[in-house]
Amino acid sequence: MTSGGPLSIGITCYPTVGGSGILASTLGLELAHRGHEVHFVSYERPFRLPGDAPRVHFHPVAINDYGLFKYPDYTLPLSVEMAKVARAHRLDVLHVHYAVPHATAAILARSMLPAELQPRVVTTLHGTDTTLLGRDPGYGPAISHALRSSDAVTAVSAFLERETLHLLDFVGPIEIIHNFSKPRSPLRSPDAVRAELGVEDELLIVHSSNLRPLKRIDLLLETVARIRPRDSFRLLVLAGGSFAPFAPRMSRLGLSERVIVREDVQDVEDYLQVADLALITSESESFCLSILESMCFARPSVAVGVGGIPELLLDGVTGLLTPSGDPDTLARAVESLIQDPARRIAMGIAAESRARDHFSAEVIVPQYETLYRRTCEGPLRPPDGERGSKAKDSSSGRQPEG
Ligand code: GMT
Repeated sequence: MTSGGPLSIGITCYPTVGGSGILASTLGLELAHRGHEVHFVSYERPFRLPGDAPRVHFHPVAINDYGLFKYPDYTLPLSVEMAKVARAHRLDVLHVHYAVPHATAAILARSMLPAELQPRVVTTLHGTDTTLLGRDPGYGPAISHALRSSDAVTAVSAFLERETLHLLDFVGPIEIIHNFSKPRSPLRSPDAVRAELGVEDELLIVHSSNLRPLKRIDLLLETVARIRPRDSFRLLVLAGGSFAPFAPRMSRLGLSERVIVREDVQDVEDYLQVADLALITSESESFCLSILESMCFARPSVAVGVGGIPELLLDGVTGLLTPSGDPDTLARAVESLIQDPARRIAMGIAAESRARDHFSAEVIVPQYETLYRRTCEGPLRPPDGERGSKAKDSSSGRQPEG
């Protein structure tokens, strides 16, 4: 690494549809655009990573399904590939997104290398790696160990920082670097997309998620079933997963004519440009990238005010937050925006300007670059056990909570 010059950066993330993979891919592209060499290491090419971007390289991890093992192992081949890439490309930094198992694999990879070839390990926590797996006794100690052994740890919201310090045996520091979004230009015209959807003058509500249980699709459908008048809106579900399990509930609620589903959409921007507002019913979100994606298209959101969402969505300014996941309250909030186009449009404009001022690539990517350089200039982190544990480190002044 030359001081201030381009860095050689490894990135590992989940390649499938999901906020952490989208964020990691966009970050890698932006870093390459700024002159850094970026090496993705994962079991598949991340779905939003083009094959021809300059200075962006993809290194697949080969997974063997040995008959001896009941369950295929990913962590070990991942760590071996990480070490191989670090050695071959003299990685300065190995930045892993989502701790499980990526941070553990990175720590292992680092320990396979001689000191002069060891990259600094930066771990970014995205959400359930803390809020769900951090509580699991089968994972928590391994996650804590990986965080204590990382050279730097970041979280995508202040909420996630607090949760991590509360739940895990780790005293920090954790740097809060919010997510960013860099939407691509839509490929089709708004008229073409509205024609494809068969939407006329109804208001188009968009819900974009991977439909996992914590996204509360049951609550989403219960909410839209209560919106009046019924013919004033359509709900567009951009599903990163199969919607089939929810179809019976949709028809039971009499929503079949109101709901449009598109699964595994690559060009999400085509649809966001024609939506009027976003509706998010998650019971937990450390950030909620899909709200940010709507903000970039000047669309307000209605959401339950959980987790890190209030750091992103300003209630009454860029959208509406409800205190609880009560379908009537959510439905009244949506109705209020259907009935007041001027307010809805003003909120959308405020949302877009907030996205630009606080959650754009221009604002966020330099924060990662600064962190990488600072981490590279500092000493290698001592092995776990010497600091960072609540049991061993009383100098941080933080007391274990809960
Ligand atoms: O943590 C997860 O459940 C998966 C992860 C993902 O890959 O989509 O979602 C988390 O990371 C996103 C990107 O940082 C955030 O926008 C999501 O809010 C967060 N999900 C949860 O906290 C449930």
